[in-house]
Amino acid sequence: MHDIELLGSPGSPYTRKMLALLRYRRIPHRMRWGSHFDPLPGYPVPKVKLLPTFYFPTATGQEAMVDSTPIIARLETSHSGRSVWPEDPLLRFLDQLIEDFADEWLTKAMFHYRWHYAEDAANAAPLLTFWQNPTLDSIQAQAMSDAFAKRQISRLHVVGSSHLTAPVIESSFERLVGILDRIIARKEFALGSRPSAADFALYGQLTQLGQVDPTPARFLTRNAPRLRAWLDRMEDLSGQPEGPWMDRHEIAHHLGELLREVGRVYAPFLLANAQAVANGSATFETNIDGQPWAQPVFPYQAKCLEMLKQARRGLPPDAHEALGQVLAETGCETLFDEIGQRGVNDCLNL
Ligand SMILES: N[C@@H](CCC(=O)N[C@@H](CS)C(=O)NCC(=O)O)C(=O)O
Repeated sequence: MHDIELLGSPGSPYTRKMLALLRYRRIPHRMRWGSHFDPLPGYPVPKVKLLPTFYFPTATGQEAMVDSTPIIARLETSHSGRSVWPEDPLLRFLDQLIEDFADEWLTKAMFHYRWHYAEDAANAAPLLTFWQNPTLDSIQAQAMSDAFAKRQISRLHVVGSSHLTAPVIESSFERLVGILDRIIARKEFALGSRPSAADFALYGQLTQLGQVDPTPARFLTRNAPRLRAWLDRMEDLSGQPEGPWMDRHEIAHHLGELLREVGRVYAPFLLANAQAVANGSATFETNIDGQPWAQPVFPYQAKCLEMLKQARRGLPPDAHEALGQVLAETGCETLFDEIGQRGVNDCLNL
């Protein structure tokens, strides 16, 4: 049986998320550094070309798969031990919510800080080139770096990064750094003394924000050396003992601040985006954290909201009730307020 292979880049937050998860779970794998622009010859092509692309061995060859969240689910079924999913359905729901927040909201900060300021863009462009191909000559490398920067800067608005939204994105990132620093100080990880899917998702985005891009990395090193050090440890947790998940009675104290941040910025974003998708609009404007926000609709994130709703509906009664208490007045409870909303399940497009 062949090992799992994955095509990815050190500059891709989701690649780093999954590589660290594979190491923690001790799942044999082969990392193929490259780019989705350069498919591996002879390998199957995924439905959507994204990084990382996983190639799972099958009876007849290999199957390509993208999107880290369902890949984690597949690995939970195919490989036992060192699970990144808490058994308690309430904790598992919070794990999903925080993973989603990291994958879909924190990534706005990641993309924003990479390309919004000239210093950061000038730092990232050659790295992207040489991560993909270390043997390019300088002239080709310069041309490729320029093309990367041009393409990515032109796409900033797609994730909602603009001069209008910069204050919301940056203040949320700065608050989150403090919140995560305090979470690590208490228990080392988001859901207890062992890493969950949420930790790997946060880690993936923070490898870029904390280690690669100068503006956010400076902020993180100055304000949260504990969090900065945690990133280096997260990279390889293959020897990490399996500690306990936290108890339900600890949730409010340990996660209250983080859930209020999710409710403050991500919940209003998800709701406005889903509403706009349901209305068939191409763009939307809303208010986040008391400030204006505008961007094109993002159909995949309407699907994310639908998945969270489904997960909540599937909770056993005691966990459902306990979740209501945990989320009360965090702002996250608004995600599940059905009044005036229509289901949005006809719009999946990664
Ligand atoms: N939801 C996906 C997102 C993966 C993703 O967006 N990957 C980025 C790189 S980090 C990508 O491949 N983007 C392709 C592009 O921008 O053309 C996941 O969790 O894996």
